[in-house]
Amino acid sequence: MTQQFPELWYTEKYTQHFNSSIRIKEKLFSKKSKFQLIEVFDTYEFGKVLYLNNALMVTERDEFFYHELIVHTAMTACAEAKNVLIIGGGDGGVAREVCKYPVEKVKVIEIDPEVIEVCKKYFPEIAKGFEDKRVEVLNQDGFEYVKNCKETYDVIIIDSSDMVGPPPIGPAEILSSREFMENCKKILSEEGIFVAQSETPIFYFEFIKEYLKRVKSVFPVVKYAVIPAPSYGGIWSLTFASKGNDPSEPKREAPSGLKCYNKELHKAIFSLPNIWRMDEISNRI
Ligand code: AG3
Repeated sequence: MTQQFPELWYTEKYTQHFNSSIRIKEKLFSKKSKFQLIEVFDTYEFGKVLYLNNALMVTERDEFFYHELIVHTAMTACAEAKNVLIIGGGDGGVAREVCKYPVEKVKVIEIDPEVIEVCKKYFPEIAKGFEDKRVEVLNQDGFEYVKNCKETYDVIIIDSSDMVGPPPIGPAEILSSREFMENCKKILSEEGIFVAQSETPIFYFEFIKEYLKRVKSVFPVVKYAVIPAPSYGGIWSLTFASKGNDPSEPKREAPSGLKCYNKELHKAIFSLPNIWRMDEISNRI
């Protein structure tokens, strides 16, 4: 007789009333670091997955949607990007995509060194971004780094964990502050592009409206985009900003061999359902 094991499911709580669950094959890692709970599981549907504070950050199966769209939309909107800053990015996926361009320097400001170590061990295909010589990692608070920074960047990518949601939210909460955005603007080059992960509009649109209002009060150009992200409940959003350069217009070719990004999609992610359109939002605020 074959032995029956109970099914194991991991449940992420998006709101009080909506969960998203993935069936687990095996728990591979679990530790509370100085900043957050870090967990890695092997799953049936998504391969290996990483959770930070119970929020799903990365899966082997669909990480390319988010990583390619956040990076290649920003990188091709900027005709030439030499210096790139990544705030967060501890799994290495954003650095991996950025390194497909002829950049000179890529700085990753990841507050939690344990996230990087775990990703190098369990997600080598994603963490290979850290192997490139142009990538420098600093384990610092991104808010503090930007506040004291004297350099200029052509592309700034905020690849953080959640800024909103059921508690505990974690170290990224402060990255939605006006002060953080003002400091990012100070270190962004004239033709530069700022992009930040900006949560899911399905459940957090009230937060996003306030967030966009803040970005708009700092940057003259702000564009909101919605992207496919199967393991984040279906869709996720990105907020692009600049001093004048249009983020929705690609200015150069993306590298070949990508799984998701293309020129048509670059424009398409800024085409929004009416209820989430920026002009609608600004009319209401
Ligand atoms: N960070 C942005 C997505 C977070 C998903 N949140 C959630 N499932 N509650 C992605 C980091 C990937 N480098």
